[in-house]
Amino acid sequence: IRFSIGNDVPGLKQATLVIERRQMTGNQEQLAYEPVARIAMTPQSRGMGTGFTASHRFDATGIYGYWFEIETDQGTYALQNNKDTIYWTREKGSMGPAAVERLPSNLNRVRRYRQTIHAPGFEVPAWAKDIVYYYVFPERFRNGDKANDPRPGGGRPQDRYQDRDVERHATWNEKPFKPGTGDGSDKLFNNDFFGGDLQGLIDKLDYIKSVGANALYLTPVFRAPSNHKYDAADYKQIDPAFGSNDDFVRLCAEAAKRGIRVIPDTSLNHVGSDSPYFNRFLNFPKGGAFDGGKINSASPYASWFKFKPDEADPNKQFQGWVGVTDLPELNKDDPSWRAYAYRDKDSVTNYWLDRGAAGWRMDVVPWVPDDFWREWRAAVKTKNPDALTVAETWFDASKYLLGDMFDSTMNYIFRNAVLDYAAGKSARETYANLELMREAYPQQALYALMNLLSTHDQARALHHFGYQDDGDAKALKLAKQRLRLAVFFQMTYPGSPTIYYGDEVGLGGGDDPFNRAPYPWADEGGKADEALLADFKRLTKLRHDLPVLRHGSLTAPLHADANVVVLVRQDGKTWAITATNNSTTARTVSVVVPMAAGTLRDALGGADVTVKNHRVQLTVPPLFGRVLIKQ
Ligand code: ARE
Ligand code: CA
Repeated sequence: IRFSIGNDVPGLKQATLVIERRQMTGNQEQLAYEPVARIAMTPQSRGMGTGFTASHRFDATGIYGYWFEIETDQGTYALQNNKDTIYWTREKGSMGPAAVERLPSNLNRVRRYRQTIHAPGFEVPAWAKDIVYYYVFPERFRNGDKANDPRPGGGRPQDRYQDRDVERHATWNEKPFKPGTGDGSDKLFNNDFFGGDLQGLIDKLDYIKSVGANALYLTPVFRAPSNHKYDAADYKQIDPAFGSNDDFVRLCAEAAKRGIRVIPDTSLNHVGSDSPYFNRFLNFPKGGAFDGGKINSASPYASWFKFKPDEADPNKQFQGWVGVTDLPELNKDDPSWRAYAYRDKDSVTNYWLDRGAAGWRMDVVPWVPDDFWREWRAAVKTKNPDALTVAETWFDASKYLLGDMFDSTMNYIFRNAVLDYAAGKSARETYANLELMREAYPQQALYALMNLLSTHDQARALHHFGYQDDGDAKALKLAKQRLRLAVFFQMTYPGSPTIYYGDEVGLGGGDDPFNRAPYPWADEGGKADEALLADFKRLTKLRHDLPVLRHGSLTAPLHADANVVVLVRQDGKTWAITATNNSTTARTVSVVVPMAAGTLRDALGGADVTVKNHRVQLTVPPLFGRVLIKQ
């Protein structure tokens, strides 16, 4: 660790490196308090004033914080992390975020630098760096088989869940969404069914490939009463309204022929209350553990749940996930649940990996104990070392990315930063959050993060950009250009760009359930925005054509101001400059580049750019970006 302080520090006595194991609450656990040595500054060390160097060897995997205590005859100061100054430029002599402030009396207020120490052998499947995901909520993508649509009435007793409290639609268009013109908020409810299925996905694989995706992430497809299917009723069966287990095998095989991998999703934290496992509503003779007031301790599943039989209210006799009684939480420490989930040869985890799944996305990861995930990861990697493990988290996921739990996570940090940026917020401020993320996450994971913009749990990107108002053509046009900017950013940043079905053709929609509208297929009366789709394709192609965008190094930005971010990426001999501009007018910035003189080629066909004296004048178009390549 090396740092320098602007000018000579008057009355400097000593600087000390303080290293701590990061604690979420309370005081930090101090691991080292080591005097640091002064070094002579040279022009090469890119610093000015007084230089210091220190080193520390970390002995264990974990998340650490560090800062420097600086003692002068004026008093004691802390050299600490300050994201507001992240963008000090090279010319000014500093590369990193820093602030020197009086040492606060409460040490918890020192803003630590982050150091994440991952397991030495942490490997993420190599293919992850090259992923472009297509992300589908299967009930709403494509109805490829009308015969399996959910229907009122009928069916075997174990199908009865299909009858409850559900509004079904005999045809896809019975509840038209006015696709592409708004969020249809008066038209969609939590219990609507539209008939989407695996056959529909198989039929549209060529389309998915044409968008530029090479991985398909599916929200749950296993038997369950709801349309979202996080309320599992049978983990080892494809929901009959989605098709059969053979259809899943066929989907994976057909996808593989097109170079597309399939990643399913499930919750190992809760099941559906209306399931043979739990049986709150149905009364299987020897099945479930609970029948709405009476606990069946003879049930083979009884140990999967923690019951509180003394509670008078049946809804309080078990724990629903965040209180949702439809989703009884499993007892994750129960050995028979762990066996079923991942230990058995034929566990849920193995069952679908054996049938073609390329990995797993795991629901509500923070609700499940870490040691469960450690064992689970080992089971996945034993079955297939090349399988990808993706956690659903919403905040800093560092602890899951140390090499013993997950390879990747749904990246809401990215989503929030990029949507805010594309919506017009300061580039400096929004990008700072990505720098903090880069500081925190191991490289391996950083290049495999699921970089999403829209999801089935959040309003779509277009909605975020003001696409709520039907009919205001100007607002719609602006929102779509902001989406193009966000997608440009996605396609030029490390990590796996993720396209939520329909975003590419201009689907809008606010919070759940309005973000789950059916895809607007032309043969079903929908209207796709073809120009937007063409731009998505252009940008996925750009990413696939230029390995430097997927594999290239990433350092602090060359430039960041209120509107423009300029990044430099390097992959062997190739390097690229990517620039984005969230202003509605073009911006020209002057940046120092790692090359004395020469020409940079515009990867999207724009004019070449000349480098003189290590400097380029770069004009970035409004609400879009540029990629410049030096081979
Ligand atoms: C349904 C309704 C909702 C209603 C909710 C509560 O659709 O409108 O608010 O019930 O009654 C699944 C379904 C949901 C369903 C839910 C419960 O897809 O439609 O909601 O089951 O029946 C947090 C968790 C995160 C979780 C989200 C939903 O941290 O893990 O909430 N996401 C996963 C899946 C969901 C799924 C479940 C979990 C349950 O991806 O699809 O829900 O299996 C903040 C917080 C986040 C929070 C987020 C959203 O930003 O930081 O922690 O996520 O908001 O609330
Ligand atoms: Ca169907």
